[in-house]
Amino acid sequence: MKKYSIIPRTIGVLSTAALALSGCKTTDSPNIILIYADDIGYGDLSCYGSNLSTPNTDRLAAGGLRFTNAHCTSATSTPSRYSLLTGEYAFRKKGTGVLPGDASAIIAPGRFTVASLMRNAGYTTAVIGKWHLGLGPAGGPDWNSDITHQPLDIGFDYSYIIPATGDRVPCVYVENRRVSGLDPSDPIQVSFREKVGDWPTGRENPELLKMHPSHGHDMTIVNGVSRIGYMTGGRSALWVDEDMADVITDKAVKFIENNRDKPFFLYFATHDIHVPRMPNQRFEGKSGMGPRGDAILEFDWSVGEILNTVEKLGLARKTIIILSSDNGPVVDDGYKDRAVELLGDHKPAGKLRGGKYSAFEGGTRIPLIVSWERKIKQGVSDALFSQIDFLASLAALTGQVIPAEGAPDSQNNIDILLGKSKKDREWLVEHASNGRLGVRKDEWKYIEPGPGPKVNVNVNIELGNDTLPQLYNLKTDPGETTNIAEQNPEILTGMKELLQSIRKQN
Ligand code: NG6
Ligand code: CA
Repeated sequence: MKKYSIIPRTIGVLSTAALALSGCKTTDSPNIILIYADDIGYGDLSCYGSNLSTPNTDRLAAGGLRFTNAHCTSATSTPSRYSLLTGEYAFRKKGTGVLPGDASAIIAPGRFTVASLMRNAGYTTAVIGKWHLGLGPAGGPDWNSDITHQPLDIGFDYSYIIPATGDRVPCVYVENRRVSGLDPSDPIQVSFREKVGDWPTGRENPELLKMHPSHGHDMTIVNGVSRIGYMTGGRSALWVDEDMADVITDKAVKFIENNRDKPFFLYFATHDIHVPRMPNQRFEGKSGMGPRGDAILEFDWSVGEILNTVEKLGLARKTIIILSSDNGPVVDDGYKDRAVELLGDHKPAGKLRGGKYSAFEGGTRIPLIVSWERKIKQGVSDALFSQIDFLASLAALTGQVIPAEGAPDSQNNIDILLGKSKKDREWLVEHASNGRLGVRKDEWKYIEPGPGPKVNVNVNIELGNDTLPQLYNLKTDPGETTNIAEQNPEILTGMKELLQSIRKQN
């Protein structure tokens, strides 16, 4: 077997496609809308084989390119989002695991990101939806005054965010620098260490709950749901979970409408289908799979609103729409929402083993659909692709050069993204929630050995931990059922060395 090597990123930034396009004036540059779902798995959408009906996502796929071998970088939210925005693998940076709701910003003000890249290219940029990358300086944000160290400081012109996740306090939206709708006479206090204020908690007052936890999630109750963390105050600013998709989709639609005449970059990060799954009443009971299925329908509705807006404004020919997810699927993620009981024969990860948190393929292989009317040929791409490459690929598309220190792991794969090439990315790293790394190359998948439980019993997901090295041939064994490391010592050594060299790089 030939020795695997890695290409230094610096030569990967400008491709021929980029050079051809770099002559464009920015006003001709296509808008970019990145719809980033939360926890939607490889098998959750009907265009990926699910029995659930997701007509809007299917419509996007029918007009665009649907990837079967695309990956987020990590099997949970914070590290995937960190890598997506910075072009640096989260495994290289401490403190990029799933963050509490009062965490300080992990992307420092002024850092080069996909947002600053697009702003430099003349785009108006926005993030709307889930953030989960921390806010504020060391010690966390001051929720009651201007919030620094946040999206506006790393390249976004507009921001309307859920600070962390729906299941973490504070349960408020932050618009630009301020908590939206906050009454100064009722200041917010947040703690992830001890109870603050006197609001009831799920542990002490379970009789007040409309959604009960199955594990964790037993602290402050907001809107009948007990959360991770304690809060008090900010009554006028509290979100209503059932309205969340409406609220953020409306903001996204307005942003598109307001910027119809000039290039824009919209990072629309839905809360669906993360827990607590509390879709609007109009989706209740519609999937027959309980709130998890209903949340998928609500997600699809949001996608439809975006597509309709783009079409209505006549922007389809100058807008690239990218739809993907931040990690693989989970069924019971901490609330008794009957997702397990009502799952039936639905397979959230499709044919893949594992799910959210896992080193198996189900952890990071996710849906990816890219559409651009008249520019991207409709079809399916089996090319290996990683979200780490969005940044350098968009740099190439807009004729931008990445500064020397910026986006160390991002490679320009715009040709794969736009369907001009069906060639694999040379290799790809998968990052599980306990830090375990795996690497993919050609038909091979290697998972490094290490300690840890085989199964996360709370969520009933196989994590891919093994004290022995694992090697799978995904061409003959896409479900990673048979570890063939022992039978293929040379491949194993090659993959191990490849991972070592990737780790050492940058
Ligand atoms: C876990 C939470 C889970 C979810 C996850 C982050 C518990 C018991 N579980 O710690 O519910 O919030 O973190 O999900 O608290 S992610 O998609 O944002 O990464
Ligand atoms: Ca997630």
